Amino acid sequence: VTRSDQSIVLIGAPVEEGAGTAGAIMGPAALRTARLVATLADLGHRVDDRGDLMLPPSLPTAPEGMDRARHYQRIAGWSRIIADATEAAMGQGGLPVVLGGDHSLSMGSVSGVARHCAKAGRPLFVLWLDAHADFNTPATSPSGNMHGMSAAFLCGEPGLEDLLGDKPAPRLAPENLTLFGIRSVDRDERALLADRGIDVIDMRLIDEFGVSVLMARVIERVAAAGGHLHVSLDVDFLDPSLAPGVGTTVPGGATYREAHLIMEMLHDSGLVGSLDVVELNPFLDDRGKSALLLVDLVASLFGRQVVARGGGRR
Ligand code: B3U
Ligand code: MN
Ligand code: MN
Repeated sequence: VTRSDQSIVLIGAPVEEGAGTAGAIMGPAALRTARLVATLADLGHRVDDRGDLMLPPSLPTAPEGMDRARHYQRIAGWSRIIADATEAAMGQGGLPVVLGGDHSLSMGSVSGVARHCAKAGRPLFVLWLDAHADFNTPATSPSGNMHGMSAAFLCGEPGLEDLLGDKPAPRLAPENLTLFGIRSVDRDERALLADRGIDVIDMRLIDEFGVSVLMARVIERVAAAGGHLHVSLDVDFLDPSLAPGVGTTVPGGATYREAHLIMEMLHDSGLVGSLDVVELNPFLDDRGKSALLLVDLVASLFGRQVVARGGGRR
């Protein structure tokens, strides 16, 4: 639940090898500079900032044919330590918030959450807020950048089955994944999404029905199943005018008002049990604007309100 007095565990994951542009390595530092820790503590939560993870010097070896997944060995190394970190945080009753880092880190973060949920017997749902579907496999990716493969990997698509070594994670049921805010999809990726029946809320649906109706539907499904909801927030979900600090801007993103409403509805649902904040590239940002907005959005997700409305309103 995300009501109040949560034990939030901050995990810095300065991964940037999954993206085509360097700079996401500075993301965790910029989020801390934008006062993430004090902001969450001021809302009444316990905040345990565990600092940044470090890639171990000896990396997993790449199986044959991994040349279509760029920096496979480093991403595999990151995925393993990130998965262990989120699983451990949840095992201690904490709510892990992973500070990225590019979106390949979610292969690790969600895997750790999935391992915990399997042990706890709770179905896992994932809300992927992004301009992109991140549903490429090494075979379909036009770029080979692994940040475009994370959602597909989590749903058990082929090509990266050795990524987590001897501690694999249960796959995410494709019907429990919602991609939200989508406006850039590659050709083969589109075919795969359709074939797997993934719930894709693209910008057209958002324009037509509004975020409130669409989010209520997602929340209702998770609530009905008694599920754990993991939220994976990619900076490029937001319109580039609001959040220019990202390597892959796509015009026509979520507005300030839509993004805050989503976070407030998620808070009120009480269902969010883990979060990634990914793709912040401070090197491309405009005077910390994107980092500051992200901290405000995370504050809304963790209960900041304009006027007190009481808890648990759905
Ligand atoms: N779909 C493209 C571009 C992309 C995906 N995710 C991001 N960019 N951030 C690809 O390379 O897979
Ligand atoms: Mn992404
Ligand atoms: Mn994206």
